[in-house]
Amino acid sequence: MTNYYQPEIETMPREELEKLQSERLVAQVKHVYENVKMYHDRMVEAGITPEDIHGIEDLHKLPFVTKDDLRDQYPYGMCAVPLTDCVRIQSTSGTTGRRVVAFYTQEDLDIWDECCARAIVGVGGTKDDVVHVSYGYGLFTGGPGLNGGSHRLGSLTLPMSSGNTERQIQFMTDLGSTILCCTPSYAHFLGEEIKARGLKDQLKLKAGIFGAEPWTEEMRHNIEELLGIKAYDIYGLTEIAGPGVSCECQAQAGMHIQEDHFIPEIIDPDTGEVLPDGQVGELVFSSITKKAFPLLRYRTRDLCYLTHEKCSCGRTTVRMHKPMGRSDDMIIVKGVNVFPSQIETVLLKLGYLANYMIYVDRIGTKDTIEVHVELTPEMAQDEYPDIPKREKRIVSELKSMLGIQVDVKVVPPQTIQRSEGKAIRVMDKRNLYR
Ligand code: DLL
Repeated sequence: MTNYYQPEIETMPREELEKLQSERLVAQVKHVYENVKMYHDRMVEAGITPEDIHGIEDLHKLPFVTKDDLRDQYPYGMCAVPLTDCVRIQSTSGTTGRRVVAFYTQEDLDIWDECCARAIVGVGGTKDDVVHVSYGYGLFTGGPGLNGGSHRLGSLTLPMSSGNTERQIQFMTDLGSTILCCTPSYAHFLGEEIKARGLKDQLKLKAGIFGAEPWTEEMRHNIEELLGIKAYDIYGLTEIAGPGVSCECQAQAGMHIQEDHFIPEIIDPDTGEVLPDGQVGELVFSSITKKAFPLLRYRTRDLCYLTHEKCSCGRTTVRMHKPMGRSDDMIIVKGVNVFPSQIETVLLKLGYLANYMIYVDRIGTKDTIEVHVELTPEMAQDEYPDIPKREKRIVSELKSMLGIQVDVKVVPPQTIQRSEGKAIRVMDKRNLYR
């Protein structure tokens, strides 16, 4: 078996890293050309053969792959090895349309474990930690990914899966969990529950590895306060591997991409042009070591930017900034682009918790947008919570953030449904009329 346990790659001089990427890319292009009909046909259409790809400088010559392509190829069309060489299937969490299924050989799983192990090490984890995994297990990659990383590192792993908050808190306190892995919305919910029960002092938690959904700096601050930990962002997607494609280090200044396995690009979503560091665009990944489900130039629809500046932690790998949302998460209301994360930023700044729901509708030809936000338990205990004044203030702050009129309804604590996995923040009723 190839030894992919090479954490020293994270601090390799760039020249060496790019040489390694080039070698792996050349081999991967040959692999997909020979084994995936769709790639073969697309390359023929584009008038290129594997011989035209000499290294990463030729990456831009390859055609993009989209989620629709993967849906068209469902279930086995993109599998590049005999099925008998695959040992695992995982699937995206989409609720509409055909799900994407991804295949893994044992070697693919080893690489993924390694990436998640590096993520845990990056946040200060060691084999002496107790890693509490509250991401869902099953087809979703969250649980299996962090579980594999924790094993790889030799840490004590608690495969909690999501849900059953009572038991989560009991095990966390009784078994002394030190690193919590779950979605940021669930971490926030756990933090609220722990606070309500006065159990914060009994926790041994030091860090959290939170991802699978967009979350803001304000939300990070709230979770850190509620749980008394450092909260780190982790990113990934089923099509490319799962969690661990990138993760923050202790500098909390962007997520280091595991570039020896995944080459990132940022493109203009409309023209496909590759954009320079610092410019926001659509994130595109090429997986250069995966054998069963190797995607080249896969358009993630996530919007963010990259930086190659050296990080204070010493890693030389490129960092991606927190995705502000997916291009398809963005809602266009009254002609204006709105991301739920912008609304969250305003609410958290005003002292609310991240318990909110955005309702979008259309009356006649006019769009409407209403945000429901919960009072915190402290606000609700206030003798005069003065709801109309609060609503007016939020309306005014949202107006200056988004430039449009948003209706706001402040509701009592615990009236908005909590999520144990990825949070659902938007109900766009206009979709029902399509
Ligand atoms: O969400 C993998 C994952 C599990 C990542 C646990 C991190 C932790 P999917 O279900 O395929 O896989 O969803 C992938 O989720 O394209 C992004 O839109 C979003 N996403 C993932 N991580 C982040 C993050 C997993 N840190 C999709 N910030 C991606 C913002 C994220 N969005």
